[in-house]
Amino acid sequence: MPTKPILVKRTDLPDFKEYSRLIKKLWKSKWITNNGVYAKQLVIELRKYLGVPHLALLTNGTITLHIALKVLNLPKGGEIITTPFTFAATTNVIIWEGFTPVFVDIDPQTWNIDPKAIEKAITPRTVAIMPVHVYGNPCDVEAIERIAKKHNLKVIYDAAHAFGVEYKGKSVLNYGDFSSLSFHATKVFHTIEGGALITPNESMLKQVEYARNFGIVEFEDQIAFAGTNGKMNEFQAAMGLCNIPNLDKQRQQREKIFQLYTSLLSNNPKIRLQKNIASKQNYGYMPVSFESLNMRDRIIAGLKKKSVFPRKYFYPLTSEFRFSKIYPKDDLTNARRVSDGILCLPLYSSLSSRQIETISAVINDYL
Ligand code: T4K
Repeated sequence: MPTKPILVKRTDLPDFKEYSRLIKKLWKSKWITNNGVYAKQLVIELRKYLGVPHLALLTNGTITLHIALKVLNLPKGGEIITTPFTFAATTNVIIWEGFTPVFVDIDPQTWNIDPKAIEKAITPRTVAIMPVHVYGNPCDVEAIERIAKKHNLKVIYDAAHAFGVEYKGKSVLNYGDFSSLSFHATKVFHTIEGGALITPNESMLKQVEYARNFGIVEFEDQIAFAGTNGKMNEFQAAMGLCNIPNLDKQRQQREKIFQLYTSLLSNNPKIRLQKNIASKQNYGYMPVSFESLNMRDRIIAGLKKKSVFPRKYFYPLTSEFRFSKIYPKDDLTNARRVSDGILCLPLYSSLSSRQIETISAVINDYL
């Protein structure tokens, strides 16, 4: 019998009966999108769960970043300072919205954008900073806030991985002009596809709500500006509502897995682990970085033989994409070193201790 593959992620699904119960009601009401009852309820529950003042639900985490940049109304062609150690979406959005990404280096320990490098890269054309809380590890939010204030720059956090993460006892999503969440099926909280924008500014929240609904203010003849369609539908929202009660238990299960991996791998000098500065982590990813690209790729081959399929999140750097060659970049030594060796090991709530031991043994044996 062939072994069942172990993939990098496995979607957590709620009790089918509970989801069906909610979906059945949609058959009666026939209201299945456009800010329906489930979407409204999900906003209330997420604000409470996350401890954030204003939150708007959107179709996915990418459209969420697009809308943040749109409603901030920044001068087109401006430069946005960002990290190259991220998923393609972060950089793609900057480019699609007509801005120039300026890539700066990461901190060698936290793997997040280095505030010193941000400050060095500021020019008269800089309009914003787009940091990423990579793998849910909080950026140096205080230093970034100081820099943004000093230079009058907007900050949009790509918080796709940072659901439920706290920094110094409070939600990390409360920093910056916007924090953007992804609720994709592979994330610790999901609505199948989905996302949310969080902002401390109520009038900005209104702009986001108009922007996701074509720019319509209240009635169809009142279009404030050219918006898009970024609404979350009721099937997505119902999935979110059913997932919330399971979040704390799933987080505990992932924490155990994360700790077991850490205990089995952290003594190996050829493996670098990320230094996490959160006061509460979400254990969404198990990233490890090996000494070299060659070593990483050979470990991938070894794991494949055991039907284990980790992923190279995030290799190559987005500054290395073919189209990115024309964009300015700083010295990216740390980012390159981490990315060349990076591997995200399987991490999801139903992974067994035995599976983790097997994966870790393959790695340790190879090294
Ligand atoms: N910013 C950052 C920093 C991000 O990481 C992302 C997305 C975004 C922005 C944009 O957010 P969204 O627009 O996606 O909301 C996956 C996810 O699709 C993507 O959301 C995520 N980051 C990225 C890091 O990973 P792929 O192309 O690697 O996914 P895929 O289809 O290969 O799935 C990975 C594994 O997950 C599979 O091997 C098995 C498991 N899986 C996947 C799906 C789709 C399931 O168990 N169930 C499923 O339904 O991008």
